[in-house]
Amino acid sequence: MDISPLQRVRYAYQPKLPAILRESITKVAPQKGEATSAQSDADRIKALFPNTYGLPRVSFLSGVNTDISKKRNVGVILSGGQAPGGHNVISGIFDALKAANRENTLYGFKGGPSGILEDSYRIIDEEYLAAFRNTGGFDIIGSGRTKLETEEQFEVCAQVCKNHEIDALVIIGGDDSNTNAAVLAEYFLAKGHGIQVIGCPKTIDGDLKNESIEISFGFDTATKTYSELIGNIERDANSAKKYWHFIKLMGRSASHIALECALETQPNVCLISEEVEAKEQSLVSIVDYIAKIVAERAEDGNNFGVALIPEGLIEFIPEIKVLISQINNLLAKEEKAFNKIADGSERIAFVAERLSKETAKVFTILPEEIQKQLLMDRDPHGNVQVSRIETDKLLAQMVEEKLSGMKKEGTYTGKFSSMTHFFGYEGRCAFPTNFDADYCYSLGYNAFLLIGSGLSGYLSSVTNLAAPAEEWKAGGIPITMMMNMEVRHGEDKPVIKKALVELDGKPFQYFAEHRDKWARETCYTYPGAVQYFGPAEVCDLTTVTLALEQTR
Ligand code: FBP
Repeated sequence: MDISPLQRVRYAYQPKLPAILRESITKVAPQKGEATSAQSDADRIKALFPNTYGLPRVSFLSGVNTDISKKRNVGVILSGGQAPGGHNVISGIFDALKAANRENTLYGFKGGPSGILEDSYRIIDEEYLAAFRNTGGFDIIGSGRTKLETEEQFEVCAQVCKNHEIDALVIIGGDDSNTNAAVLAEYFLAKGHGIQVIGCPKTIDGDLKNESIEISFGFDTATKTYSELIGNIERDANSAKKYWHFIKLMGRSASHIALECALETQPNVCLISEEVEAKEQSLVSIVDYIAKIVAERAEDGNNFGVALIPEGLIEFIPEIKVLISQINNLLAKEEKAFNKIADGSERIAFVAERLSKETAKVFTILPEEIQKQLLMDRDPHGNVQVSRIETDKLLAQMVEEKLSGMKKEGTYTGKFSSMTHFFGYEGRCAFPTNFDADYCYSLGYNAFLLIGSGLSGYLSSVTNLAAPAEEWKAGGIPITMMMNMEVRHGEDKPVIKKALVELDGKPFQYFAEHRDKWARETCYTYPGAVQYFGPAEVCDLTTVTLALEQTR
């Protein structure tokens, strides 16, 4: 394989573990804390998870754990979207598993959860793993979005594990994958299969968190990658002084990524979907808000700026939410008639005529391209794929229209020229930052300790993350503790509660206190490229979000 100079030297990086995990593996023992409950709906979660509800939190401390040396085979699955550091989770599991017993074997199921259903795997050995240590991507075994959710699938998993004498599975995934890990753990216990299941918190979106999961892995690297690019664009904007840049940022529903990037780069505008929903802001009021900032900056002679837009925004704007739901119902009902019409303006007219009067008004003020995007491919559940809607272009175009109206009224005299961008995939497979490299390796190493302690239905938890790695704490939390009941596809389901941006939390509060100044003045900060070698205060820093959350 041809490798870059950086890749070559990253192979030699030794990820940092919390002090407790640096002890000999037989001298680390679990200490059980108090029994836990659920996020809410405790009685219903308890009834659905009789074997895994209410388990205690676990912390690792010095002690004796001779059981850990028992021979074990472990299977690992990468689930969902890529997040930097997945390879290091696998490295951590591997190193702990071999430290416990050289005879242990690690099975990597290929292509995500479908790998176990199809018994498609590869044995991960030292030589194969060496080419992936400290690198981004999930290409070591691949990932996928198949969900493990039916009993039939669970039985296949059990059989595949039994065929390979696999004692435990580690599922590396986001909220949905870990919800399914909890259901699988419960199923294996109920059926007496004797296979343990441990989860690891992954997703660049940062929406899988609580006091025991302070951050999901990949968020640090992805936001630093985007922030570097945003900072570069800000400097370009401030040099040429002629463009407004509208930058859409990945992150699905939650706006954690947009908020973190705003804290790192101090742009002129950053929309937070959770605030838009709480304040019931309409699309027009969002456009007015941005146009006002553009006009005020123009008064100071600054016909340039940078606006950050979370990719899920459109779902949080009240009237667009109604529009999307009416279109979904309409297309489900009138699918045949709709499909007979050729793409384009006739389809738009067909839909506009059938919406309620109020909603038709919302639809018709949207630019034609966006109208078309709202009508294109549904996902398997019949929903619009909101991340494919070009909100950056929508807002840039609507702001331009608003400004030309203001010009006619004489309330705006500046010049407006916009550029649009979407940052998403470029952040998901970057070389993990030192933080993600260390955190992921620790999560993986710790996951094996949970297995070696006989636990199942737990999520690997490494905390105190704003401190240096040696002060991190290691342990596990029962996944049921993070669950509540939600309606999914018309049915009540136990799921891990998605963590959205908290408007009374310190990161948002800090942003809200500063945003007016950042809007009018030019206060950009330039984070620069991720640094892998050099002083710890540059290379090992984690996110501003985490630092603010952990200030007392
Ligand atoms: P996960 O929740 O699986 O970690 O995926 C995160 C994500 O990158 C979202 O931010 C984004 O909306 C989505 O995946 C894109 O999915 P796909 O890779 O299927 O296009």
